[in-house]
Amino acid sequence: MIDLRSDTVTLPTPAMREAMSRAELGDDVYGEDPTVNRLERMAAEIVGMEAAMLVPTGTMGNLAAMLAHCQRGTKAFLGAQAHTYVYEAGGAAALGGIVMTPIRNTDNGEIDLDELRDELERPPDAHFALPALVALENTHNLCAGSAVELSHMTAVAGLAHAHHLPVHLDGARIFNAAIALETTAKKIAESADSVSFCLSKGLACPVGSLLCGSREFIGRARRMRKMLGGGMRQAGIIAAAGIVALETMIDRLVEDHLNARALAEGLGLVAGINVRPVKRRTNMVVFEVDGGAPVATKFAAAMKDRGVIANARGPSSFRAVTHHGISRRDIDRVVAAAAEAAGEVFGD
Ligand code: TLP
Repeated sequence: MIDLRSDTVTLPTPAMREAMSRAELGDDVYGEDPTVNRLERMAAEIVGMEAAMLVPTGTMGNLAAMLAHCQRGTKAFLGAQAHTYVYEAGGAAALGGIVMTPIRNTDNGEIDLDELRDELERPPDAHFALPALVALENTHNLCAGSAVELSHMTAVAGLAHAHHLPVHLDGARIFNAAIALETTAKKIAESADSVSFCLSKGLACPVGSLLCGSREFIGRARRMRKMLGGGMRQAGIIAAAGIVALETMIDRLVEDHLNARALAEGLGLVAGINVRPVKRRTNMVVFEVDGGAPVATKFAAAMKDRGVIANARGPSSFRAVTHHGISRRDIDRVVAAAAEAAGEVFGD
């Protein structure tokens, strides 16, 4: 099966398994796991922040950040298509009493600055929850994996900071963003007061994300992680794979981007398939199949018969994600399968 559902399906590399089996361990709730401590120092350094904290998932990283930034009953502004708003089971609202306030996202993952400005410039009034946070996402998953321009991030941060609000960045795929923007993770994180990034996506680790910020912020976030049940003990087993990932798996993401571009170009030539254009493509391709939901269902089945799976994005759209387990030859097979599948379903 060529599995394009997500880069989360990646498996740990032999070097990761080796490092995991040899990892020096301790109890991380006591701060005594040397491998976790090393990974956290590396993570902080890579995004240019003072401190970092290992969490099991990106969802917990974002939630711990929201809880550490926002009091109950305060407002967090985030994109209407943000993963935290759409895909994290409403955790910040359910568990943190945070009023998540969506701001319109543009197709390339930016948030509408005028809408944000209008929200921030509302005169103080007892009717409204107090603003506490602005959140961004880069790369932007629901906006077809688009990398968000640094100039936009700076503009959002300028607005937020002018209103004394911190900025959290969901940088689950920050290294993909850095490659697409031809910059560094550090430069991207400059606009943010906290950033989370994932080891378990394109970097191919089995588990783990890092939340990074100031020493004081990470201190507060550690209490939130404990509250959420994320205080892990000999977590160096996980961290060992993370160290290998940060040392060896970042540069190869370029390959995933080239494969995604080839896939977008190949699918774009198939009649009946419309590829969503992306200004700064990373490792995702979103495409629509003509003819609505019934045709899309048949198309997905025809692809599966040919050994290709992708995730549905909407009733007639799909997301295909390239990753460590996908080669250039696989892309050629996917395009050939799509041409055949389209011939089959549109020929009906
Ligand atoms: N995204 C997953 C699914 O949840 C959709 C995927 O397959 O892409 N932020 C962003 C931008 C993400 O894309 C994800 C996962 C997360 C946070 C959450 O990370 P995990 O799955 O580790 O909780």
